[in-house]
Amino acid sequence: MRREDTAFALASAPGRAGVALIRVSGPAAEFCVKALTRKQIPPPRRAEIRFLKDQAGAVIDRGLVLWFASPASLTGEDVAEFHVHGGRAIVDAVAAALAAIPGVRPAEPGEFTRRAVENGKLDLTQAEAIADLVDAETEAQRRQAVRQYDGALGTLYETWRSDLMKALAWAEAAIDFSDEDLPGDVLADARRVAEDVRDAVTAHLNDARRGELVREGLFVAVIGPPNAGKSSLVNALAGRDVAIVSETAGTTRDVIEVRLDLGGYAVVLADTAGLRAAGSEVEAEGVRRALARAEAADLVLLLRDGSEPDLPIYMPNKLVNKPCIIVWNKVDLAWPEAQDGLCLSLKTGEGLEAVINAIAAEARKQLESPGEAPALTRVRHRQALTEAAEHLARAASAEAQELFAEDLRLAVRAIGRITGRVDVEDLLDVVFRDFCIGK
Ligand SMILES: Nc1nc2c(ncn2[C@@H]2O[C@H](COP(=O)(O)OP(=O)(O)OP(=O)(O)O)[C@@H](O)[C@H]2O)c(=O)[nH]1
Ligand SMILES: [Mg+2]
Repeated sequence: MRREDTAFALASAPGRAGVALIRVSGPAAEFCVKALTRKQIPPPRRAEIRFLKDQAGAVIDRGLVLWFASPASLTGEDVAEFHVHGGRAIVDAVAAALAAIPGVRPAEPGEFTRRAVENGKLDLTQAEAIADLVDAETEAQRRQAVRQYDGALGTLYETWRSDLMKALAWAEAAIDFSDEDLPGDVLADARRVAEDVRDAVTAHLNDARRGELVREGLFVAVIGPPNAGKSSLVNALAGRDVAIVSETAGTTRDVIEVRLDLGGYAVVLADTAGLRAAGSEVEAEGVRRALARAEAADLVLLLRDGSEPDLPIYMPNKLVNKPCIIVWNKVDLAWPEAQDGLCLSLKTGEGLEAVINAIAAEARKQLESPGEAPALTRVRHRQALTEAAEHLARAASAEAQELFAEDLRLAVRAIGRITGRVDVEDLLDVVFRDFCIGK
C-alpha cells in the first residue's frame, strides 16, 4: 500500500549535538530537496554539500543532502536525508520549511519503520529488532537484536510456515483426489511434516525464556539476614548509592531495583529487607516482599554475615531449587568456617570481583543459547507459537482428514502473524505501540 503523504522526522537524538539528521520519506521527498536546496536532487546515495534555505530564500544552514530513490531505500519510498549542524534552531527551521510544503507533515513515532514493513522492506520481527537495537544496553542484547534484524528469527518462522503450507497442500490433495491419483501416501507425509514442525516449535518454546531474558534482564534477588551488607553489596555493584546502608539491622524495607550490565548481560538486581521474624508490621511487609521477589527471581544471591555465622538463615522451601549463589560478607571481621560459598568484604573490596564473575557466569548459563538456533525474544511470538503448537497437537490427534487440514491451516495462520505475513494490518498497531523510533 503506497502512502500519499510524505513524512519527515529528526532521526538523531533531540538536543544540541554535532550533527542532526532529518529524514524525509514519501512521494514529495524529491520536491522537499528541491524546495530546500533550490537545486535538483543529487544522484542516489551520493552525499552533496548544499545550502538549505527557508521559504523566503534565507540560508538556514549548510549541510549534506542524500537521496535514495524508491524502492532502494529504508522505507521503500523516495527518501531524502539532510545532515545539518545539530542545533535546536537549525532543526526547528528545517522542520518548519518542510512542514510548509503541501502534503508534508511530521512523522508519527515509529512511522518510518512501519512504512518499511508496509512496503515489504522488513518483516515484523525485523521491525521489532530495530527497536531492540536502539534500546540495546548490553553486548548480549545488541548481538541478539542484530541477529534478529538480520532475519534469523523471521527465516526460522517462515521455514516452519512454508513446511506447514506444503503439508496442508498434501492434506488437501488427499481430500480432493483418490489414492490412485496420488503418488505415495501424501497424507502420511503431511502428518510427518506437521509433527516435525510441532517438535521444533515446542523445543523453541521450551528455551527457558533465554531470548526474553536477554532483552528484559536476568532478575537477581539479594537476600539474607539483616545487617549482612545486602544494601552495601547492591551499592557496590551499581557503583552508586542506591540503597541506604546503616548499622541498624532492619534498615531496608522496600525492594530496590537497579539495572546493571554485568559481563555483557543485563541484570536487574534487587536489594531486599533482611529476613528475620520481624519486629514491626512495616518490617514484616518488607520481609514478605523480599521473599516474593526471591521467588520470582531467576537467581538468588544469599548474603550471609561472616561475623555472625550463627544467625539463622530463613530460606523457605520454595527457594531451595532456585539457582543460588551463597556469599559470606564481612570477612575482614571474621573468616567463616563454612565452605559453602564465596568470601567477600565490602569494606576492603576483597572478593567483589569473584562475586561479579559468579553472577555473570550464571547469567551466561541462563541466557546464552546452547546451539545456533536464534532465541525467541518476545511474548507476542511466544503467544503465537503456543497457539500454533496447540493446533498442531490437535492436528496430530485428528482422525478426519478435514479436521487435520483445518488445524494445519490455523497453525499456518498463527505462525504467519509473527512475521506479519497474515493479518499485518491488525498487527501493526500492536507492534508499533511498543516503540517510537524514527519520530
Ligand atoms: N566490617 C564490615 N562491615 C560491613 C561490610 N559490609 C557492610 N558492612 C556494614 O554493615 C552494616 C549493614 O550494612 P547494610 O548494607 O545496611 O546491610 P543490609 O544487609 O542491607 O541490612 P538491612 O537492610 O538492615 O537488612 C553497615 O554498617 C555497613 O557499613 C563488610 O564487608 N565489613
Ligand atoms: Mg539493607
